[in-house]
Amino acid sequence: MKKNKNLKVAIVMGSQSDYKTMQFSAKILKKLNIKYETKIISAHRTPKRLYDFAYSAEKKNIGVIIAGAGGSAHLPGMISAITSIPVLGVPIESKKLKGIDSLLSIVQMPKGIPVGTLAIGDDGAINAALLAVAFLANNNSIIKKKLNSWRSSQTKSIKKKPK
Ligand code: RP5
Repeated sequence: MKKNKNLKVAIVMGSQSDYKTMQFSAKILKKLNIKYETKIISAHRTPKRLYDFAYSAEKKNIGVIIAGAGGSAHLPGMISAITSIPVLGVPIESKKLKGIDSLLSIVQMPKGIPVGTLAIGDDGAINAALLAVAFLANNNSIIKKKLNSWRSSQTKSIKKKPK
């Protein structure tokens, strides 16, 4: 078992085009000063890359995997099939079906291999990062402090009255 203080988050996505959404996960992790790496891994176009990544993730001290994919979005489920590291799926808003295809594909994992599914698009990418940080914070008081301070700033930013 790896020491929690060394764990990092992996943000993976099926295409360069997904980065306009997944950059929001990266921004949150950067802001909270959490170690992370980003990768393009297409489950159907780069299957070997997928296997290599998922098999070696634990050795590389990855504690949570955020996987964004669109359409027939099998990337998060395939990664979760290979590694027991928690996988958070972000459904990318697809052109044809507005991300409903991605959402249903990711959320409807059959029992036995779980993927935590977030909202479609930017909100999902942001919440995936916050949830990844919350997982790491469970056994790391420094990360817990950072997360609570981020949440407290968010609370303060909400005005009591509309202008
Ligand atoms: C999926 O197909 C990717 O996750 C992306 O959301 C979608 C479109 O990919 P590109 O055609 O932009 O490469 O595999």
